Amino acid sequence: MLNLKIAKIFYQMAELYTMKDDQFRPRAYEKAARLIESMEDDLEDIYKKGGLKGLMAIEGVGKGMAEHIEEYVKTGKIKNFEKLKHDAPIDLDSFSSVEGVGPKMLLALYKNLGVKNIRDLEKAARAGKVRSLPRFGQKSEENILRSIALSREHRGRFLLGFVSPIVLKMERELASAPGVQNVLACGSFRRRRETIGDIDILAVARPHRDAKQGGQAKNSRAIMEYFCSMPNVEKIIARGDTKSMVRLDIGIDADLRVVPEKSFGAALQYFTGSKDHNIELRKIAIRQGWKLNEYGLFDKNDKYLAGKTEEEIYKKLGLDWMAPEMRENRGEIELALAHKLPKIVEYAEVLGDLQMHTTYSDGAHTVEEMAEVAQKLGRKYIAITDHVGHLKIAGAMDVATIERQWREIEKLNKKIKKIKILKGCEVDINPDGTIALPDKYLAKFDVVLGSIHSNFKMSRADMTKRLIRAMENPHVDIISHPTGRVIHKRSGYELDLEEIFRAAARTKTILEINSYPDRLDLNDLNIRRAIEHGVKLSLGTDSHSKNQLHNLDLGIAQARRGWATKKDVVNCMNAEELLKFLHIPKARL
Ligand code: DGT
Ligand code: CA
Ligand code: CA
Ligand code: ZN
Repeated sequence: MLNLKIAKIFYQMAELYTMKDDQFRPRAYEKAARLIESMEDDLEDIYKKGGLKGLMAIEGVGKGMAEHIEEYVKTGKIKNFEKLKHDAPIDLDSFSSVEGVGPKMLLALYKNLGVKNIRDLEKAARAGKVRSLPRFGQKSEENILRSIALSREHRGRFLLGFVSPIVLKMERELASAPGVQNVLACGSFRRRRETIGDIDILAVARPHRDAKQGGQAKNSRAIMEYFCSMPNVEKIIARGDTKSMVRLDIGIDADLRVVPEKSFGAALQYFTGSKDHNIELRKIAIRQGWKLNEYGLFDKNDKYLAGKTEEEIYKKLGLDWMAPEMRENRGEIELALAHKLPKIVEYAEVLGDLQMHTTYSDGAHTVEEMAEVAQKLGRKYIAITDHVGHLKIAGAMDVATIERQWREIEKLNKKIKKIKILKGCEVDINPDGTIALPDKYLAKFDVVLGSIHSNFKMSRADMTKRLIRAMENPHVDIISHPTGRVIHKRSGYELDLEEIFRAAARTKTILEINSYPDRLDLNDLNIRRAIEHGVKLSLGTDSHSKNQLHNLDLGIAQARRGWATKKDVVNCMNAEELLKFLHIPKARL
């Protein structure tokens, strides 16, 4: 899969062009990178099938970029990129997770202090050299040190949304490989954590008719052979008959274990984790005088009690089986013992997507294109929520454009029967908490999302007041990406979340679980707190391209990790129920 590699290069080219004061390329390259990183189809396949033309048909990819991709496929390099790097030999990769250090700052740091990587920067900041540079100060020096510390926590972790298509493809390919009976990716991937450290895959080898010939062992070796020679394997770290570990081309490690059939459930349970969940489970086994490990559950005489399926292990230990998303030792074990687990929302129960953008603002595709793909993905309804408010932000629509969009949506709703399109918008919340569009317009939308897109750096008290005031507006149905965090890039705004949850419950304002791979905000723990306050949640992919609409599953996973049930998530209502719900004035709900 080339997509993530090319996206990374394009992101870096955007930064390098910014350093050169280029007017247009930075935005163009960044936009292309954003679209490419979330595409499911492999760029290499597209090129092999359709050549340069095929590449240029991709939204946001022009001739020059298509040629870069072609060059990369053919030579593994892009000359323009190499040249840019030669002019500014800065290890941009190492800075990608450091918040608030932009390309212009990096160039200044390089020119004045010779800073090339994160270590140089930390040293310079510690020595107090950064504060004396023009346009830097003691405050930015402190911020830099704080960002570096924060980025350490993320190092080596990958976004679930970007890893997911790759793992699913590997699973599919392994499932059809010779000798494989069963295969499943476990670990944090199966628990759908927002970021993944490494990929843990389990397989069962098909038994051989004549077991004495060692057929199963042979099959196991064949699986290993297949795994280690998959095209996206960059390097084999360890290779054995039942366990191997490789590094994939995107930089993440993946290991594969082949286990006997009667241990598959036990191994699945063990390698799904989490570690803390397993430790508690093992204690329960020990209290019975039993032993639990990746081979099975055994009594004190080492007699095998269970292990073929996960369900039988949990059952034997006196627990109800629970979804992997819940296994973090956050109270789920106690509830499973008491047979009181919540019935968390199912993927299929979510019927619609409540945030996306089109060519009317900063999206890449038309309303009709979005609707068609969403319908193919099985959505029963979508809300088109282009930006409105401050026209400078993300190409926001003016009033005439809004009305034009409504007419188009009405026409499309007559034309496309299988999916209902809601008239929505994402409106800016001003620094004082007022809404950047008059009420008389807000009132005419089916659904209004209020978001913070500017003035991120307010004090905790002011930011909390700002959001609460926005929620008090009767037309604001949903606060989208409520904390504003961007995984690996930006911690959220300063907020008193308890106050926010209380106000959301009081004003009947819905809080969004944004399903974009690096947002997933609210996160799992905050979702649980919100639900405890009686707050309703919504799911929106925040798609800026039709290729991002599939991300809804990431938001659902996050909802499940936060123990949300069907009644907590407004997207589980059908279109009719939802519209009715949204049109009741909030005060009367
Ligand atoms: P990651 O890879 O950092 O995103 O997180 P996980 O949860 O995938 O962790 P990983 O890959 O280190 O290990 C996979 C699973 O193996 C983990 O979820 C639970 C199990 N495991 C690992 N180490 C231990 C351990 O020391 N004790 C127990 N009981 N289980 C462990
Ligand atoms: Ca793992
Ligand atoms: Ca692992
Ligand atoms: Zn947007």
